[in-house]
Amino acid sequence: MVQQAQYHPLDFDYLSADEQENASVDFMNKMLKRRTVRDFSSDPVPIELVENAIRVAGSAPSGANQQPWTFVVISDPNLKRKIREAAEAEEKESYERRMSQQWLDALSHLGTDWQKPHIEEAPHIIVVFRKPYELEIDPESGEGIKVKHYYSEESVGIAVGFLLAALHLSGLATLTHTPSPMKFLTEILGRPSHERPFVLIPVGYPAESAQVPVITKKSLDEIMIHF
Ligand code: IYR
Repeated sequence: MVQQAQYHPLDFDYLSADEQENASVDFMNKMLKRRTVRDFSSDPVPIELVENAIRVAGSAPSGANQQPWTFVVISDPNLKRKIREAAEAEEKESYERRMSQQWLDALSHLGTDWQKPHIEEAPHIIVVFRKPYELEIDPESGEGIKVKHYYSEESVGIAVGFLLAALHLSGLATLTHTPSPMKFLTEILGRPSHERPFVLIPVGYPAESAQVPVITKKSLDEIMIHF
């Protein structure tokens, strides 16, 4: 059935020029401090912080507002261990056999390897699933029908950006981890097969001894073209 568009007035905060300048610089400075962290403390993180960040992620724009995502949060130590073991088995195979020399060379400055202790150490893991389609039951035939989700890759990418920003601004550290292949996450977490694992994100406080690789970001001149 085709739904008619319905409208209500936009709720928008118009800021003064000063407020805009301050908000812009403040957000920029906070976000420029975000780093991907691989050494987590096991200090507990209130689940409310994770829930709020997922509310933010769930508010992201998405193709046809279809919200093609599921966020699975794992705080249970046994389940985290199971995921770590499965991720390490895949990653060992990848680092030792599947990844090209070119890929290994591109990564070498980050110092990563197949070992993923952070999956167990971080108090929470968020696994984001992408749903390329919804499975709905046809009311007439009773059969399952696939309802396509448009731009699901882009939509989930944007939502994960919101999620990482929200967690960072709540004083938490994250790691965007993509063990490959990730199918084991669908199985271990009991998700339906049409939900595709997109990224695994350990969330917590950095260990006091946490070190991060020395990296640089491209300057504005290198990434922005203004006509
Ligand atoms: N998935 C592996 C390898 C890896 C790949 C990229 I691209 C990175 O930016 C970092 C790591 C791992 O997580 O170690």
